[in-house]
Amino acid sequence: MMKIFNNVCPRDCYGSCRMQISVKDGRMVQITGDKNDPYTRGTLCAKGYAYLAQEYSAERVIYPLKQIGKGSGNWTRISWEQALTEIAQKLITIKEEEKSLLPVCLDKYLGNTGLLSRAIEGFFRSMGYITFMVGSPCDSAGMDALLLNYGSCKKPHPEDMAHSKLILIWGANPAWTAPQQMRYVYEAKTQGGKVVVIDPYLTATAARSDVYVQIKPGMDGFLALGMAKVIVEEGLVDYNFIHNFTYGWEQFLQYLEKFDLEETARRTGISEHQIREIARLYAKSKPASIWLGFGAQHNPSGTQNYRAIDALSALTGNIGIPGGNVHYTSQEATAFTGIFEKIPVPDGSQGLVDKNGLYSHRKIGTGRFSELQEAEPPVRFLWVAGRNPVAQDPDSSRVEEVLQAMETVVVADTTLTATAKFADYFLPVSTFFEYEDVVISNWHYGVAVNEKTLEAPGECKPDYVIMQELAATLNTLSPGFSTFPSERDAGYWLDLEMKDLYQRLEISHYKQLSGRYVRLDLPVVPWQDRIFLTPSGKYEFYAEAAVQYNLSPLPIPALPTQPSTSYPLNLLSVRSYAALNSQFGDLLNLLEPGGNHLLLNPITAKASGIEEGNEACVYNWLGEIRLPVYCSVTIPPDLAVVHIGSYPAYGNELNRLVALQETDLGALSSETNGLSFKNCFVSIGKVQKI
Ligand SMILES: Nc1nc2c(c(=O)[nH]1)N[C@H]1C(S)=C(S)[C@@H](COP(=O)(O)OP(=O)(O)OC[C@H]3O[C@@H](n4cnc5c(=O)[nH]c(N)nc54)[C@H](O)[C@@H]3O)O[C@H]1N2
Ligand SMILES: Nc1nc2c(c(=O)[nH]1)N[C@H]1C(S)=C(S)[C@@H](COP(=O)(O)OP(=O)(O)OC[C@H]3O[C@@H](n4cnc5c(=O)[nH]c(N)nc54)[C@H](O)[C@@H]3O)O[C@H]1N2
Ligand SMILES: [Mo]
Repeated sequence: MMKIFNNVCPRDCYGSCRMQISVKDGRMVQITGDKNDPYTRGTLCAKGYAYLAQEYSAERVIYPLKQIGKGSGNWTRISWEQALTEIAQKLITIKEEEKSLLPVCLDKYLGNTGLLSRAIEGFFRSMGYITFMVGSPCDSAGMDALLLNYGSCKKPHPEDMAHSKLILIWGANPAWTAPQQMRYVYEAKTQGGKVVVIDPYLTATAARSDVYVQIKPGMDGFLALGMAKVIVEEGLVDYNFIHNFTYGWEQFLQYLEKFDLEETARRTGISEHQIREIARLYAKSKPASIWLGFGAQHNPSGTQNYRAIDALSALTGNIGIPGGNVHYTSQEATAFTGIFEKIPVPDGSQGLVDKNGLYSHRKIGTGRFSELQEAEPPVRFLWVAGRNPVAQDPDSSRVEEVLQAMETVVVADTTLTATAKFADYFLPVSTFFEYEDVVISNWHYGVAVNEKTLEAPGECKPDYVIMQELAATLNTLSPGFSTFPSERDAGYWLDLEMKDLYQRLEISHYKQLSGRYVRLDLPVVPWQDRIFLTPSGKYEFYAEAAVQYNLSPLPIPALPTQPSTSYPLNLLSVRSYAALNSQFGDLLNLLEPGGNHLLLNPITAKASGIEEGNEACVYNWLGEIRLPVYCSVTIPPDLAVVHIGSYPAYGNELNRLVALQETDLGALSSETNGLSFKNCFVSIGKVQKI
């Protein structure tokens, strides 16, 4: 008999798409989008449908494994009891030897955005003060721009984009990364709205736009300031908004007066004529919205660039009105009770001594792997969950070196990822189809129950169960080692985690969300009262708070790194429609046979003597990778574009070429600055066949 279950995709993505899964004889046989979901309206992306293949993929590891010799591939199947006992003994030994657990570190991110994933952090707090890798590899530079300008990361509901007369898509490629949102972009177009895309190469979204603006990477702040100057010169400023609701206008104006448009045209690669044209289009098409992607903030001046872009919304009074505003990510949707955050450390725990003489956890910025070794005491034990740092963090080779030298590395995942190759223990986790959870979208605020749909294969367990069982093992071997409760079920945790939200969601138990669409009651249009959460209470063109981070209070970007004669090409890593970061490798290989490509302008390929279809060696001072070349005139000659994804050939990680370089800010929202993945320069050469 066929049974239908309701699931929700928990990937770190825009849609948090609801799915309906047909199950026959305990096996998933079909996936469809949920037509009752008012945001996605039943559409899924290619990856959503690919879960069917992924769930039953031969790559999936379903038993705990131990590797003798990291990176050796010498894996043996072991029992859960052996895995958890050996891991527990390591933790107990570290505490005995070092009198604290600071040498124990957790590297976790949003591999699974479901609420129960937070049990992992909860468990690590339950043992005492440890080291956490903190911050975001994703969105923090852009968030801090919003914090400085508006005082909070608020955004409109994405459906509001349909009301815009102009949508400026700035460094985002939703046709691939947020396909469901394209419906709202097209709705705006049907009502006469225009779409402008600003991107260094002609993306699938740019191909569907009315105006495409080809910008040199990292020059976005300069373009925005150039547009601001035109808006002022041509009398298109909303002075009512400026005088009533902004702070620092005079200083900003003075800066713009000196700002040189000719130089801006040279820097950005966009003619003065086109800068004027898009400035006019934006300022005259009220309401106009700006969609800030993540692409342009992975850049050394990411925060200042985004502050300059935000300033356009204030200049034209496009704030607090339907169809206007800036769409970025929201901090509001993560307003949870955070029960896992309240798990106490055991009495008598020692840790880092903070400025008040109290013990605390130690924090190391995400991606800063060398610091795990350099810290005092150094990290000896690393647990990686919901992350694939060898593939996704800067300087993959350095990440591998640190993992190789680490005393104990545990990776909890579904397959042997690039990171798992450097683990001592691999723990097989259940996929989201295999246990109940709740997922909240921080894009459209939907709150959805993910039903348990399948039995886990082999011995896979959800992360929260692994943490509970590890807590129990620890407490058997060393009573009182962990305060984490064991033997609770998903329902217990979800009820506790959701309790404070019930009233807001008008439910009395999370199970009532099943099969229903409920969303957080956040306003569709933010800032309608125009009371900003900045120190001045106004939109701040001039943010004094920036000074303590060595930034100009005005949104003045620094010039980005320029290509050199040794490394003349800027390597832009962008997202593929067929992958989610390093995940869905099978799909990528199916849809793009031969794996990933290096996209080059035909002129660039020819100059290096590389023919289309042949492999190129892509290298810089950090390392080299090899990729088949695909030529397209949509790529400018000084750019190389590569899709982020899993690389079939071992060692061919794209981030081997990406240096660890911080963004100008990120620490305001995320405890540490962001990462400049897009600021990457390489050279290419022909692969000689011997
Ligand atoms: N299919 C798919 N969807 C995804 C993901 C995925 O891996 N695959 N990942 C999810 C995650 S984690 C994220 S963060 C989002 C990312 O979503 P997006 O921000 O839409 O994706 P990116 O490809 O990182 O970058 C978007 C665009 O920025 C451009 N760009 C790069 N540098 C610059 C610059 O200096 N200036 C300008 N103007 N543009 C620039 C790139 O060329 C690219 O086209 O997508 C989410 N959705
Ligand atoms: N060059 C370059 N690098 C980048 C970027 C870029 O633009 N260019 N973008 C950056 C961005 S925006 C982001 S968000 C990061 C993403 O970096 P990561 O979050 O490290 O990337 P993912 O590949 O999504 O890895 C998530 C891992 O979690 C696993 N996972 C899934 N579900 C579960 C679960 O329930 N439990 C456990 N334990 N594991 C699970 C997946 O199998 C996968 O291996 O990458 C960054 N890296
Ligand atoms: Mo991301």
